[in-house]
Parts: sequence; C-alpha cells; structure tokens
Amino acid sequence: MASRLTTLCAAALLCMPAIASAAFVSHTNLATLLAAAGSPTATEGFEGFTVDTSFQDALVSFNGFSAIATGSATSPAGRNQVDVSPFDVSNVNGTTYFQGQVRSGPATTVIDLTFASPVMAFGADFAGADGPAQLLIDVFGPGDVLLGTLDPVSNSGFTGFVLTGGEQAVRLGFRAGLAGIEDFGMDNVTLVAASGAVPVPTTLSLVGLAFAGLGLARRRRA
Ligand SMILES: [Ca+2]
Ligand SMILES: [Ca+2]
Repeated sequence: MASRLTTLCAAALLCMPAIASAAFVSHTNLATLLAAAGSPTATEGFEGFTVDTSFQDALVSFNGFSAIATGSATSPAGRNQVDVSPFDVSNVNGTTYFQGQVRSGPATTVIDLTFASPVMAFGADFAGADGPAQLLIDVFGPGDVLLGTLDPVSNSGFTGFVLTGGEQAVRLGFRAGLAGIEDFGMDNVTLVAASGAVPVPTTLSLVGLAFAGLGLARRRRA
C-alpha cells in the first residue's frame, strides 16, 4: 500500500507542472495570434462559392474544415448558409461569408465545425454576434475534452485562440449563450495546424502508468 501511495504521489507531482503549461489563449487580433502560433496552414474567405449554399442539416466542406448546423429548430431561409451577394443577413465585410444562426430555449440550433486535421490556432472575423442570445464557441480537443470557450459578443471583429503546451483542437461547437436566436457572420477563417507533437498530458499519463507498473513490480517482489 505504501509503495502504491508513493507511486501515485510521484505521478501526481510529475503531472502538475506539465498540465499547468498547457493553455488556451484567446486573441482579438490576427497579427498577435500569428506571432504566437506561426504561419497559417489554411485560410477560407468563402469567395469560391457562387451561389448561396446551405449547411443546415447538410455537411459542407471548406478549406481546412467542414461545418453543419443541426437541432430541433427550423431555421428560416437565408440562415445557416454561405451567403453570396445579394446578402441576406449579418454580413461581415461586403464579401461572401458564413452566415450562422444558433438558438437555445425550447428549440435549439447548434453549429459544429470540424477541422480536417487538428489545429493549434483558429481565428476569424465575426459580425453581429452581440444580439440577445449571444454567440459562444466551445473549443474541443480529442475525446471531446473542452479546452476553452471563445466569446465574440463584445468583439465584433477578430476572435480566435492559440493552444500552447502541445494541446490540439479538433472541433468547435457554436451555440447560443442565452435563450433566444442569434444570427452572426463569420469570414476570413485562419487556421494553424497542430505540430503533430504528442499532447503533453497523454505523455505524462504514460509516465504515470510506468510508475504504477514499477510499484506493482515492487509489491510482487516484497
Ligand atoms: Ca469573404
Ligand atoms: Ca445571398
């Protein structure tokens, strides 16, 4: 029992500083995001679309990611689509953009954005996210672990994040933070791919397992 306790304490101590070094850092400026994360590996300005293209209950692929809106609510025409001129709502900057509508309350709509490969940084220009239902964007790692939440509400402009310590994001979940309907626009998506390094907590879990194995061996010998 004593050796198992020693093993657990050793594993816990080893894990502590490494987990603290992994961080979710939000950014409101593309230049500072790229200074922290490096060069973009994919960008999407939606200019390749020539007709309005709905992603309501239909998966649509973009440069570096795909997106689909689902839920119990029926979104009106012109929502949850790549919006080509003439624009329907929530335009960002006068060019083709990603029009999203999320909803909470009795009826819901959420948008899932899945990266083609894991990223360490994401950012985009947002508009119109500051309505009554307030857009929030949850950032998920492998295993659907919540890494952080972006809040574009107070920033009708650039919003993004950088992950440090080897963490990787695989999916974003767009949702309404409050009851009601939120229309928003998103454009100029910028992604930086994860370096492919093994996430730090996983490495240390293996170290912990090794220690546990050592403890077991010791007990068997005793
Ligand atoms: Ca555009
Ligand atoms: Ca349109």
